[in-house]
Amino acid sequence: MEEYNTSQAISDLNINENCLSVKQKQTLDDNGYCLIKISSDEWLKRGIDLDLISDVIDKLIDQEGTKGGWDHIKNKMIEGKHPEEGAQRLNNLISKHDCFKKIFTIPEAIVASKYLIKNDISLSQLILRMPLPGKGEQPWHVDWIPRKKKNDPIRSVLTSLLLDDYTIENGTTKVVPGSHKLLKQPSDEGYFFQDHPHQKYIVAPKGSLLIYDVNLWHCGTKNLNGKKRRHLNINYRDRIIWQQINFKKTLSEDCKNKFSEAEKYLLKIRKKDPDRNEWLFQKRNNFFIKKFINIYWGFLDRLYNVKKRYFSNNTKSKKVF
Ligand SMILES: O=C(O)CCC(=O)C(=O)O
Ligand SMILES: [Fe+2]
Repeated sequence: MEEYNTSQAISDLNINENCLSVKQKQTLDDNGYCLIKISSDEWLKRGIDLDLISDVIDKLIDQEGTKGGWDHIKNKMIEGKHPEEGAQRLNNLISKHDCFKKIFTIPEAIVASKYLIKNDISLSQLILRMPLPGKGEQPWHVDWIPRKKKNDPIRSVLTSLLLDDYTIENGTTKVVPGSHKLLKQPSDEGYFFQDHPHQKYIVAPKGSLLIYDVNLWHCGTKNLNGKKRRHLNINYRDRIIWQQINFKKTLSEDCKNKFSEAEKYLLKIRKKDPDRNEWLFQKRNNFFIKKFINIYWGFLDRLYNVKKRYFSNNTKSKKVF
């Protein structure tokens, strides 16, 4: 019998694959990112109140201050310091207020993630980032280990939901269109804080979605005018890769019970979902562990594709992809 999968979760959530147009998918393929403008009224119709979210975020920032954003690296917390100097972060938002419950199933984020990652997916984290006044400039980077070959899988997709207008002055995100195809990270080409000849500043109104391939060269820029620039980042990963936040362990039973089966699947909090190996996760940046894990993920990938080929000939389920 076929196991529950991402296509089924998408269908159970009544998400239509066509919520992303052919052109938007093509833009993701060609440029490595895509910007979708959605008004606050449209969000309200979808049951997402950006003003409420904005207020809750501000309250959480007041409460957590420099303690914000350490949730997945609690053992490394330094008193009085932000995990990223120059930026306010908040993590594990799902456990902190009901207004975040609908955010990780935003159709465009899920469809784009499934489209690029191609395998089954799960939510890795839902965070907030806000550059602090006069700060927040990041070096050019990719959010994953660079791929080695063109056909290597895309492991992760990021979706920023803008809670404020993004402008050049308040520390927007900068990207290099097409750089997701380079099989290199910016530092390999000597890019750190300097301008890139093909860089683009993302300028977009509150409510927009910026969706990008994890291999895209990008960076947060300096908040020059001190105005708020907050975004929620919805990060989906290939389901075989570990999640940044272990939702199965960190969400309370009460909180877990509020989710549908499809949502539980995407959060990987069902009883049958394997537990994250905490020992390996803590040591994930060790050279040998990294090598071993990458070989293991490669093996799981091949296994997944064999299973997919087998089941696609036998399945009776409604397929969205
Ligand atoms: O906030 C931004 O504009 C980008 C942040 C980012 O790329 C990161 O923290 O990895
Ligand atoms: Fe990044």
